[in-house]
Amino acid sequence: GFDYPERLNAGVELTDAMVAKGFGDHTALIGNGRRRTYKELTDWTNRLAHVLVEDLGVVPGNRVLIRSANNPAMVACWLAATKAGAVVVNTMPMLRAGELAKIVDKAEISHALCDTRLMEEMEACAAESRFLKHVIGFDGTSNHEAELDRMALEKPVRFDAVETAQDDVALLGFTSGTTGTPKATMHFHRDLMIIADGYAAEVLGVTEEDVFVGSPPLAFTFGLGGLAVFPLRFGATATLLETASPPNMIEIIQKYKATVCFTAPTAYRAMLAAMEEGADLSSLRAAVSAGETLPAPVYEDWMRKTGKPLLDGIGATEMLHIFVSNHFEDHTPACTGLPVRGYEARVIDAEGQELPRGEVGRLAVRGPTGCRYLADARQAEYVQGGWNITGDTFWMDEDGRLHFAARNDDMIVSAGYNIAGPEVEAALLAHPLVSECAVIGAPDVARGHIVEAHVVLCDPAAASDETIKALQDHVKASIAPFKYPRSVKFCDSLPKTATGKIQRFILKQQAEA
Ligand code: 3SK
Repeated sequence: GFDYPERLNAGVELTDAMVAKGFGDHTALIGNGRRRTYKELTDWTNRLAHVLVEDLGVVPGNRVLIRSANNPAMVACWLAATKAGAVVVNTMPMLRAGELAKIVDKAEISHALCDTRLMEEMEACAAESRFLKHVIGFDGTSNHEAELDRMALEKPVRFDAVETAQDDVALLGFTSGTTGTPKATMHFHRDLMIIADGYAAEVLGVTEEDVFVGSPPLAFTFGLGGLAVFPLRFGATATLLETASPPNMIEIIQKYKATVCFTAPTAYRAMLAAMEEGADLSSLRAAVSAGETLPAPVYEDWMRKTGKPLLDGIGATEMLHIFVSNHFEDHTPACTGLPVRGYEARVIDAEGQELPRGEVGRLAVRGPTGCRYLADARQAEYVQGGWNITGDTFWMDEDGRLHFAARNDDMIVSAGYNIAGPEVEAALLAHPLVSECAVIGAPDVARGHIVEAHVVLCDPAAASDETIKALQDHVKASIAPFKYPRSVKFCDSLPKTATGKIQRFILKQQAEA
């Protein structure tokens, strides 16, 4: 098991405790052209924590939203709020006011720390909110030019962090689920330590020598673990990219000799192509692929070109991070591997009974970071008899290795982003030209899947390229732009059951044919 003191604050463990362990002069974060040592990060977060408590009135248990792209200031704000005993909700920069409002309402957010470049939608959300009382801007470029930064500069570098219990909630991980109605999963201070001391230590073997790079947003627990918790827990260095395109990641890998990479198969495919053109990725010792299925050819090509495995893993916001993974000493193509230390996995049927090896069923997992939804009846569906029932279907081979079969029906995974089809449908239905629609994931070589909308127009004569563009622009303006349908198909009617339910699987079968 994992053993932690009764009083544990994850923010302190990742900063002050690292300085006390002798990492003070070691580089903790690199981003926006600047390096920060562990000592600088510790001082920075302590000053910010003073502002949160003394000037903004944050008390333990307050829910604090952070809105930013991946940058050192976002990490500093997250750590500062954690030290102040707040429960943090990290959010993606592209969310619109309406999407933020759902999160603010669900989590009863009282304070928001927002990169000043992203203020507009945050303020629009706050103006309508009965919970959100304090919105303050920080300088995401780390030039300390925003209000929060200016206030922090006046504060001392020592802060008596809140002595949280190891099982106090530190983080709310939001997931849109398949319906687009957000669910928040509560994670404890100790959970943040467990994912590092389990997966990162034992599967990746992280040390202070490591330099991390990757693309997942810090707002997604995959990114928060891979690009903040794991490096900071071991005195390693995290590089943070606001725009983590494959060329940007390659540049960072070459410049800082990055050793550990977290991204999705789509990006690894692009990196493999860049290697043909001379990109040097030889510094990487660990490449983690998750968020979508890793195709065997990508794994094999990576193995051939680097001599090292691409470590496929599956995680879930509900479980905080990766719970089944390939290992350096045990990896197989088209296989997700074995449970990580502390976790158990089984494949079950619709009644929850364990299936014989080789049979496809739902993946159930249990372990120390299991799901606790915040005030959500869906808890009883997700956790049954102590097992977390994931949305994915797998089969287990004779040796206990797990093999992916299919993803939950309505969730579209496109270039590593999880997109809830119903949310895109709701956005399309708000357009006056749309009578009915169904959104599915259509296979795509570059992105794994793309969002494809099948649309019945109120006036069929309006079907045109201009209408497609108008619908795409409308979705981009209503919800986070990455969710827009890259493919729009007009039809006279949608396939439906006798009771009128749209049969999306028929559209999916057509797209896959
Ligand atoms: O596989 C995922 O979607 C995931 C979610 C949260 C944390 C980590 C991972 C890999």
